[in-house]
Amino acid sequence: MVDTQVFYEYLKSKGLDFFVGVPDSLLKDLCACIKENSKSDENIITANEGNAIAIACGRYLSTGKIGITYMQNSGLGNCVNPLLSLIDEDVYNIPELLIVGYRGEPGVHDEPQHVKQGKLTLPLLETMGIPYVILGEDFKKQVDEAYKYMTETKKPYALVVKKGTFTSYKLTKKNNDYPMSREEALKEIIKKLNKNDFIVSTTGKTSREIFEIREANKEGHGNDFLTVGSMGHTSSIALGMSLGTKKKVYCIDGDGSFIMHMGASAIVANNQKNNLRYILINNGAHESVGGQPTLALDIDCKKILEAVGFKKVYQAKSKNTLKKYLDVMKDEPKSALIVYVHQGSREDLGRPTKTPIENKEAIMQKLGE
Ligand SMILES: Cc1ncc(C[n+]2csc(CCOP(=O)(O)OP(=O)(O)O)c2C)c(N)n1
Repeated sequence: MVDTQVFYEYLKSKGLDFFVGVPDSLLKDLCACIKENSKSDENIITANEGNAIAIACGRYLSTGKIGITYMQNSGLGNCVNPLLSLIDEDVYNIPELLIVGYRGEPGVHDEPQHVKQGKLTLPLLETMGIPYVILGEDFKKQVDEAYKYMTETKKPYALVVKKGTFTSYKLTKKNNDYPMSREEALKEIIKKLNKNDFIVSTTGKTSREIFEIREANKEGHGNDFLTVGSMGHTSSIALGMSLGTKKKVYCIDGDGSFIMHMGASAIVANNQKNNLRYILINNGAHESVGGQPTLALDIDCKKILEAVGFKKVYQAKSKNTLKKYLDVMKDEPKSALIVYVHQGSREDLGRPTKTPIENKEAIMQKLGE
């Protein structure tokens, strides 16, 4: 294993002290250590991983210092553009140290959304011409080699991090006081929907909780599209679905997901018909991957949703207001609802036992009825 604190200190001793990225479950301990020990302007949690590459690039321009970008391998998809058209040697030729969580590593059991990404992580880095090493106990030597390569060539380098690499590091979470949990809110939402309403829910624990609530209710899963990957695209999937049916589609998004591709909300708001409802579950955190904060409780999400074109935006902070606004929004086209919840989830929360393809087939059949 790699001692998280020692690794962090070693990076800093080499002048690698600027961190920027999106948290990942495999990097949970490292992200916690960075958060606890770095000044606020030395660790920026970004909307998406492409932004991280760009911020580290900009800072390099003004300081000449190499930035560290951290991400889950799913985030490589968000980075391909700035990796190839910004910092690549054929464009601006700028060094960055990527720290990439290796979900779906071949031979290690993982969820379906990580399998392809896992198979392609190393080939993708190779195709992009980014050398890498799997981070291990020899990490000081590995960091030295990466550093030498980056300073000599001005090119990026990646440290790929397998499951269980880092020693445990506890994040002091700043939870909020909202009385409801996400799971309680989801239960209320599901209670209010009728048999012909559909859900498109975001990646992470939201979809896992919805799956378990449906199991407990013995309602089947044919009304729910549980977006297992594709973080940030839930509202776009919901928009597309709602355009092809007269049935009501409820998008259930998370704040990290909303912020990841916030531009989509304007497209959704302005292209929706009368059958889409947008619900944002806001806990101010990337709760599913360790509780690193998002900006969603520091910015005015209501004003944002109104400004991009939702006709009416409600906010619920308690079970009673949630029930009330669910009743109101049901008959109010183009409305949105922000539900404020505290962070936290059950220790024994399971994962969907249906495959994404079974999920797709069930929902297509139901939508077609
Ligand atoms: C492109 C991409 N980057 C990072 C991840 C890892 N990831 C999975 S869930 C999640 C947090 C989602 O946060 P939010 O939408 O606020 O929902 P919460 O977990 O708080 O319910 C992250 C960062 C991912 N799946 N895809």
